Amino acid sequence: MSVPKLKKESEEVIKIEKRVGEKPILFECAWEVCNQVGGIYTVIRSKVPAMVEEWGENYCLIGPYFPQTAAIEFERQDDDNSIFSETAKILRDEGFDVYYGRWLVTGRPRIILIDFHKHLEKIDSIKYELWENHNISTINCEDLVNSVLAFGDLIKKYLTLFAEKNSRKYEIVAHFHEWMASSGLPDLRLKGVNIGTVFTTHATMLGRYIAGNVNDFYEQLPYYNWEKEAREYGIEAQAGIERQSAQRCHVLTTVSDVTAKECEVFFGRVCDLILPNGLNITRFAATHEFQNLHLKYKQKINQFVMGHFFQSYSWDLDNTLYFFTSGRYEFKNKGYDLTLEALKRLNFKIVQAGIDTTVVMFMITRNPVYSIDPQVLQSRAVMEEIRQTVESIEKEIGEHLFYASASNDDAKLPDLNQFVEEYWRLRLRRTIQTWKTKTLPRTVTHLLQKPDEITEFFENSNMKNHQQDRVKFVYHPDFISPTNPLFGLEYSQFVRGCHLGVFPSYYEPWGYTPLECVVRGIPTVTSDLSGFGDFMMQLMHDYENVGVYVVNRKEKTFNEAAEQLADILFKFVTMSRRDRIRQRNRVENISDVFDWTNLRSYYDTAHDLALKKKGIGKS
Ligand code: GDU
Repeated sequence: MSVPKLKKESEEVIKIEKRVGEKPILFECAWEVCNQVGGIYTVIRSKVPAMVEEWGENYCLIGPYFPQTAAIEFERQDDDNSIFSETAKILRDEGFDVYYGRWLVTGRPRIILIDFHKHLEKIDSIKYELWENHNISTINCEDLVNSVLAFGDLIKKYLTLFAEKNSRKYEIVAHFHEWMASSGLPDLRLKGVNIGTVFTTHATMLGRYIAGNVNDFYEQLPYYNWEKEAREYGIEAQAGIERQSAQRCHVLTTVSDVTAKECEVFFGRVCDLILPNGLNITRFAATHEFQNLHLKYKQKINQFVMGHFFQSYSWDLDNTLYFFTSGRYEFKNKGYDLTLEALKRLNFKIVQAGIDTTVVMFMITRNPVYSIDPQVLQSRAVMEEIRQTVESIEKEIGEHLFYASASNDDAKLPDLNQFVEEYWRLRLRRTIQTWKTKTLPRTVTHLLQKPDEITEFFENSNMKNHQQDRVKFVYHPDFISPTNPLFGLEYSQFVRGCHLGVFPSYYEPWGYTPLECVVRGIPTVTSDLSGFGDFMMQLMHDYENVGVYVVNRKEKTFNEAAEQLADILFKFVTMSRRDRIRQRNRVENISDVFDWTNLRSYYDTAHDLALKKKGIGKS
């Protein structure tokens, strides 16, 4: 099994001779460096060990400074005498809040964090320059765009100064991820700063917006006029920065063939390379290890399910499957609409077939909430009390039973009931009584600030966790973190505890979430419109056999795709436990393909190409 070949151009590039003399310096800049928003954080953070292995101390990241995250993930080092820290110091002396230190993640890379807040005072002149020099209109843009512009301008200042001081000794490459870090890139090129530039877009702004609002995005794609669409969606600034960055950089890249097509239309430039996303994979020597972890974390999820549902009614947890979807709240793009429709159909199919398996579907995303629903917390807390009471009774019985057995002369077993004090019996009975209720288990774990398409679906389809429903829903409108009292798990542990990840996206440049399932040995559903799904289809023919199911959204209508997904899910429900275990082994087996130690070579190629092109253009 091998990674599919890149396009022709890149094969030529791979032959570039290794440089002589000082090793070049690589900067990687992104809004999500030391700042988790979505998938780009995963790309960068998981790639760090492989990058450090190749670039060593010549590798440095640049990201925004936010005090709360920095307090946890950043170690400031003012007394480091490196050229990276020196440049930051000069800028600080000029009044800019630029800090140097180490990012406290595996690999401990050098990092520059930029506090752009004070620089917002200069926003008008930054905007004026963007308009004057690059025709990028940024009037009336939202606050986030202003922040991004101030951040981008300071990256430009840092890199310009760094190049001034060091480019005679070192070759320098700066790799920009997304428009949110690249607003200074067009100017770096205009001013001839001696740096090779790579721009990677992890989606196009226009693609994300349009796909989320129309049903024929892919059919219409070749005919869109980027300026007209940007105006219509009010994203001229974002689309303008993206397009200019794409046109001015030495090397334009994206994460999949799917997105490369958009780049051609919206940026007016063909991508030089595709850089598929990987992960930092640590596999266990013994295969049963990851199966054990599945069991361990499934038991944690069982605890949640008991606390959440058993207050109203119960069922056999041993005959229950946990499905989940997760990601940013993009109802249509992430395929939440299709997933919900397919689950409704699955519910019907299971009932019709008279199968007694229960499916619990977790929808993990982020939407504004007031708090966790107190009712949900309360149920969980009372169940904990039941557990504690039971443990006390257990202990009491244990001690008495031991004494009674040891001091028993006629080998007759004592009546266990006599060992439980009336106090404990009463307490247990009362707690159970206060816990049990006739109301239906909540479909949403939090108090949402306003209803959304997911809650509307529950309303309209009457999927409200009725006892007779075979598919139950838990909509958790927040990302999972170990401090969250409902699960007490990290996201990766939660993934391990589930049986199937469901991600049939409509718009998905890559899609980390199904890949994160694969490397943890959890089967997953993706779509042929996602970069990952497309990659898998190119990689192997029997992807379904290894536990990667692909919904064919390219060719099928919504209705047909929903039926296909419902069939996939139904087939999964009817699989035997033994077959599911075998499938988990097979899916985990392909994870090495996605290890950064393999996929980093695509990045190496991009950086080599940027240096080569810089050499040719002399800037
Ligand atoms: N996640 C958490 N906690 C949760 C739920 C999700 O940390 O509770 C993380 C996942 O681990 C995952 C990320 O959130 O890494 C979401 O990943 P996506 O690929 O769905 O993220 P985005 O849509 O934000 O990412 C964009 C594109 C993707 C992909 C990605 C990286 O939309 O298709 O290309 O950039 O290139």
